[in-house]
Amino acid sequence: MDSSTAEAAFDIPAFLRAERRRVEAALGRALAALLPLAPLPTRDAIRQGVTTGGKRLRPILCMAAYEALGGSPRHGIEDLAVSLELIHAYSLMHDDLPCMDDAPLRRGSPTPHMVHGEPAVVLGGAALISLAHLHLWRSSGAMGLSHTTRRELLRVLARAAGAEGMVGGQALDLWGEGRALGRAELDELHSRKTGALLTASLELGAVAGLPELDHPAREAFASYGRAIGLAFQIADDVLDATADTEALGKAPSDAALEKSTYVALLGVDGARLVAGRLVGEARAALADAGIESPALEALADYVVTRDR
Ligand code: GRG
Repeated sequence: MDSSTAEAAFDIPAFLRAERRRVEAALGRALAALLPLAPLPTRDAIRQGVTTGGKRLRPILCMAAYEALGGSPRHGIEDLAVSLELIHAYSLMHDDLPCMDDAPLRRGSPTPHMVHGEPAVVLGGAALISLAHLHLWRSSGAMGLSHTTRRELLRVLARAAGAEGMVGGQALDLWGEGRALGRAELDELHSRKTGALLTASLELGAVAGLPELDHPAREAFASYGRAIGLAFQIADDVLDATADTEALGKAPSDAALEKSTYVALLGVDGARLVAGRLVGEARAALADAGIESPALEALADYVVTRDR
């Protein structure tokens, strides 16, 4: 089968449905182990933040990277991969708070602070950060990975989630509101706010699946992650500018918050063009390293063609 036939044969909706089921099951196991460690008044807020919908893209990317390297699904990669979703869940819980984006609705439901109050979300979200790392440590141990590999996994997640990555990007976003950012500033902001955790998703799968930490294939997965990370954000900006609340599951907010966006900078067509180019770069990074993964190829396309 040539690569275009293989691509046509890849059923991304069916793949996503099956992978989401794997992720939901692993999240159920994670919550059963971790919720008893969280303060009682924060548990319902955490449960809502983690279990209410979502595309589950980050763990799916992590599992796909691991499996592209020949790792078997039986090895427990989904348990490791949901550490990323726990960080993602906390980031959305905090992002929606009144002192951040002040959003009452996400994924078609009232946001956790609207239901459980701000203190439960601030503390529950903070608890999730360390619980996610604890879960990564435990699940990588259960996979039988070496101490060196497990330390590296922790380092990758901590750096992506923290000041150098997502939190730093959020700070640039917040203090950039009301100011017209240029392309370089926007790329810097989003490669940290959105891109860092997406890139870490690929890196965690690669580090877990590769025989040594400095294996050259690792950089190919990271390049793929950086490219789809930006493409994902550009697609998000296009959706915010073109879709309505019902389709998005949340109110479009970029204009109201006076945020700089790729659409403001490039127009809808220009933004779509750049996103398409980035998808090409992501696929090329894998192909150049000889990595064959119909799933990752299809996921790169999905990142820019999704409708929510
Ligand atoms: C510490 C108070 C405090 C705040 C920090 C870190 C942080 C808040 C926010 C992170 C910024 C953030 C929300 C980044 C992610 C941006 C993004 C594109 C989210 C949407 O991701 P999807 O579409 O969401 O994958 P689903 O709903 O599918 O899970």
